[in-house]
Amino acid sequence: MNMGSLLKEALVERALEEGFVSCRICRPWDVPEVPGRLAAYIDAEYHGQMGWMAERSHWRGDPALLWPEARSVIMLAESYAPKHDPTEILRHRERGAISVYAQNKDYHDLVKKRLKRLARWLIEAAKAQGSEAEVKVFVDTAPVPEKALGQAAGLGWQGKHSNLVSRDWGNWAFIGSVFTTLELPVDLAEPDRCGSFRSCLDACPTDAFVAPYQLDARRCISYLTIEYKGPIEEELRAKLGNRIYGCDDCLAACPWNKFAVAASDLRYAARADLMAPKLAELAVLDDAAFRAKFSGSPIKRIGRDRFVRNVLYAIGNSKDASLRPVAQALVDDADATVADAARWAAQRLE
Ligand code: B12
Ligand code: SF4
Repeated sequence: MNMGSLLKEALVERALEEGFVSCRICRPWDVPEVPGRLAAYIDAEYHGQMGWMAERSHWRGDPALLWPEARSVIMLAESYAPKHDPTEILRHRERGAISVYAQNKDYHDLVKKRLKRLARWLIEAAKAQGSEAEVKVFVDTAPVPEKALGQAAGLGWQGKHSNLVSRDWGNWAFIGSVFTTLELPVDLAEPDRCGSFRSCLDACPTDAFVAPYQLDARRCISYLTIEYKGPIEEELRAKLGNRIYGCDDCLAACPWNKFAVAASDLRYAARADLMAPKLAELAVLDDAAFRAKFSGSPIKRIGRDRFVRNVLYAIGNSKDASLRPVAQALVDDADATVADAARWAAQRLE
């Protein structure tokens, strides 16, 4: 075994000790299909209001341009598999459904800390072998095509719902990367194993897939509840059901989840107050209460107004007339989108 292989073996071991479920390596230029596909996605305007995707598409399309000195990309998967059935909450319409990934601590913070520790270890281990290594770590924080790199490195394959799926951990995992100037041995890409399965496509409440593997984000509930600013089209509001932050329906439908691995970090386990929160209690949050409740949570990013807008759409879909006064109390809210959502909800519950 040469020095590179020994270093890689030790790196993978270290990554698993750190809590990642998988660690595989590819080259930054191993995703030649991405620029064309990304351009087609942006030309079709599937990115909607996410203007940052179009602005930095030259980097997102080609990781070799992002950091030309990088020779290897270490791809890592971190499980956040839920212990409960995440679709059960959809039957309790007076309560809000928060996507599994957002029911506790923000993964950006947790994964990034782990990536930094691993990267520091790599620098030291390379130094011990007489090599200088430079590193940069990313987790959804830069224009990096994480899913395509994950597939190229063999972490898993991009499933028909467009997320990375694995035979070893299903699809409940975040993806992070360590770019390095070291030339480490690469792994084989993972072939597509979706076969004739299409349960993820059929599970989508808003028909957001234009074709297998292709998502029109403008119809995805995750985009609508997290990224989209302003009033959501009425046709789509009605399809949100009680989903107030993100959506897990396509992920939950994937048959490969029978191989899901328990999350190693307990800080992803659902917070008791976010598993099935009462819509009536969420609608009354003001700015300060919202910030206090969601400190350290990814939900904090969307702010009180967008969050309460989502809660009001869920109230409008609840068919629970006892929630009408809650909506009525917000029809003159200072935020025009919240006021519009409140009027819509109150009217639907009349
Ligand atoms: C923008 C974004 C979103 C957007 C758009 C998602 C999308 N599919 O485009 C929205 C807000 C909708 C979103 C939602 C979610 N997201 Co998101 N998101 C991202 C982000 C920041 C960029 C993704 C991106 O570049 N999209 C652009 C398009 C062009 O990429 P794409 O869908 O992969 O498109 C490819 C396919 O269409 C493919 N293609 C086209 N034709 C064909 C044909 C074949 C045969 C194949 C194989 C492929 C293929 O080519 C395109 C380019 O590669 C990444 C982080 C990152 N930096 O990568 C996280 C990321 C993808 N999201 C993640 C998560 C967890 C989610 C949610 C599950 C959150 C939730 N529960 O609400 C949902 C899932 C919704 C879904 N079905 O995708 C994780 C996914 C982890 C994983 N296992 O893959 C990521 C990687 C973040 C992370 N670091 O962990 N997300
Ligand atoms: S996250 Fe929900 S709305 Fe978005 S594509 Fe998946 S099932 Fe459809």
